[in-house]
Amino acid sequence: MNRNLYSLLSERFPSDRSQTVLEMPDGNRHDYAHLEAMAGRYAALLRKLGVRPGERVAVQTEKSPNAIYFYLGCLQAGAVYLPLNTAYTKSEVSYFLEDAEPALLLCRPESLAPITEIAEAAGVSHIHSMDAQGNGSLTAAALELAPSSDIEPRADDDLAAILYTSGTTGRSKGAMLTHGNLSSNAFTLHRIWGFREGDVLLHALPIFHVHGLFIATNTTLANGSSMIFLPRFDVDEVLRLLPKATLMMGVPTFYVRLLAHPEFTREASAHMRVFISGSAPLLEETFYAFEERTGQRILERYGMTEAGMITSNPYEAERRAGTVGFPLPDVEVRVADNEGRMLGTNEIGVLEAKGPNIFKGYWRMPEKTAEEFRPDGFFITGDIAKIDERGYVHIVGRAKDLIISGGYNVYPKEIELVIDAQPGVVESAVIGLPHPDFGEAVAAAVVRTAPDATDEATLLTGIKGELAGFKLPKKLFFVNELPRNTMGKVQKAQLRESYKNAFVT
Ligand code: MCA
Ligand code: AMP
Repeated sequence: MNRNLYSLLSERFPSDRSQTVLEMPDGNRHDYAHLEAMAGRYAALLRKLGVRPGERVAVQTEKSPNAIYFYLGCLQAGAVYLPLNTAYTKSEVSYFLEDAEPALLLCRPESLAPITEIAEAAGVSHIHSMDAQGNGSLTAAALELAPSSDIEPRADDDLAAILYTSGTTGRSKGAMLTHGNLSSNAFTLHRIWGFREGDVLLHALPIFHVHGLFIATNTTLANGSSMIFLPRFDVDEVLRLLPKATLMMGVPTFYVRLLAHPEFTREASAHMRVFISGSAPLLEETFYAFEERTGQRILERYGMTEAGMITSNPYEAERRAGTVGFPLPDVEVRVADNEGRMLGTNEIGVLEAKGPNIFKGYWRMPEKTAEEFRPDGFFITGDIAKIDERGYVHIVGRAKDLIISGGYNVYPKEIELVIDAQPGVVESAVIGLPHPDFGEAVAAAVVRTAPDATDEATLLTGIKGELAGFKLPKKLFFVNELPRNTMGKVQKAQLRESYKNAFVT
C-alpha cells in the first residue's frame, strides 16, 4: 500500500469533488477538484524539472491557496518540502539553502534578485517565484502541464518534510519528518478532536510551521472538509468570518486578542464546536477569562516541530487549565531526571516521548540526533513537566534556553551571537520577559565597551538585517556587567527577575 501522506489524505477527499476545500475572505471558493488538479500540475512540473523523490524543495512565500497546492504537489511527487518563515532575512535563508541543498527554491518575487545569488552559490538548480496571490513563474509553468494523477510510492519511513528549528548552540537544525510522522498525527488528531462532516476550520496561522501547515491543514484534508483561509491573523477579520466556522486553531496570542475585542461575545462564539490552542503556554487567566466570556473551554494541546502533537486535552472529558492533557493514543510519555531515570506522579523532570509522531532525526547531524534520544527510543523534549494523579501532563518550564514569542521560537544564543558581533559591544544576554500580547517578549542585557560606544538605535539597526523581525529585542538594557555565578555562568534567572515588569505593570 502506498503510504504517501497525499495518497492517504486523498482517499478521504469527498467523493463529490465539487465540495469546497478553501474559502477565501472575499467569499471566493476552491473545490477539491481544483486542489487535485493544481497539486497534480505542480507534481508534473517537479517531475519535468527532474526533481527526484527525496530531493528538497525550499519554499519562502506568502500564504495562498496555490502555496498549499504546491505543498501537496511536493508530497505527491515524493519531494521533501522545506518551508521557511517569510520573516527570515537573506542571511538566515542562506544558511538553510547551504545546509539542505534543495533542488528547487520557491521565493517571493521581490526576493528573487537578492536570493538568486545565494541560491546559485548553494547549488540550487531551479529558482521560481510565487506572489501573495499564488501567481508567478512556478504556477505559470505548472498551468502548461496536464495534472498528473500518479502519487509517488512512499513508505512510512520516507521523508516528507524538513522544518528548521533553532538550537541552543545558535545553529539551526533541520528536523526530518516522515510521511508516517505526519499521517499518524493527522489521523489521530482527526479522530480525537471529533472532526465531522460539515466542519469549517478558521485558518489564520502561518503555513510555514507545524501548527498551520500540518496540524490545521492535514486534519482538515483528512476530514475532506473546508477551511476559511485568512492570509494572517487579523482580529476584525476573524470576528467577521467566525459565524461561518465551526472550529479554530491558534496560538495563545490569538485568544488574548479576541478577548480584548468587545465584539467577541458568548453569542459570537456559541456555534463554535471547539477552539484549540498550542505552540506556547496558555495562561490560566486566559483559559478562565475565555470560559467566562464564551462558556467554552479552550482545548489546549502540546507539541513541537520534532514531534508534531504529543499530548492533548480531551475533546469530550474535562479540559483542565494549566495542563496540556493526555498523551495522544499512539504516543507514550514519561517524566525523567537528567540521567533518564523515571520519576513518579507529580514529580518534576524532563518530558520524554515515543511514538509514530517522533521525527527521524536532524538533517545531517547524527551526533546531535543521538544526544536527544534515550537508548530505548524516547525523545528528550527539553520541556520540564509533571504528570498529575489523573494523568494530565503539565508543562512547567523549559530545560532548553528558549523564548516563545507569539508562538514563534527564539533561541537566545542566536541573537546573542549577532549582538556580540556589533561594534561597541562586549557581550550580551538575551532573555524572555512576560508580555501581555506575545506571552513572552525578547529583551537583551548588553555590556558596552564604553558608555558612548553604541546606543539602542545603532545596535538595532545593526542587527536588523541579520535577524527576522520577531527575533529582534523589543527592549535593550545597558548594564555594566552581566550577573554570573561562581562558575562564571550568566544568571539569566536574575536578569528575568530584575526586568520582569518591563512590559507588564
Ligand atoms: C510579529 N512580530 C512579532 C511577532 N509576530 N514580534 C514578536 N513575536 C511575534 N510572534 C513583530 C513583527 O516583526 C513586526 O515588527 C510587528 O510585530 C508587527 O508584525 P505583524 O506581522 O503585523 O504582527 P502580527 O500580525 O500582530 O503577528 C502576531 C501573530 C503572529 C499573529 C501572533 O506572530 C503569528 O501568527 N504567530 C503564530 C506563530 C505560529 O504559527 N507558531 C507555530 C509554531 P516591526 O513592526 O518592528 O517590523 S510552533 C509549532 O508549530 C509547534 C509544533 C506547536 O506546538 O504548534
Ligand atoms: P517548536 O520548536 O516551534 O515546535 O516549539 C515547540 C515548543 O513549544 C515546545 O517544546 C514547548 O516548549 C512549546 N509548546 C508548544 N505547545 C505548548 C503548550 N501547549 N504549552 C506549553 N508549551 C508549549
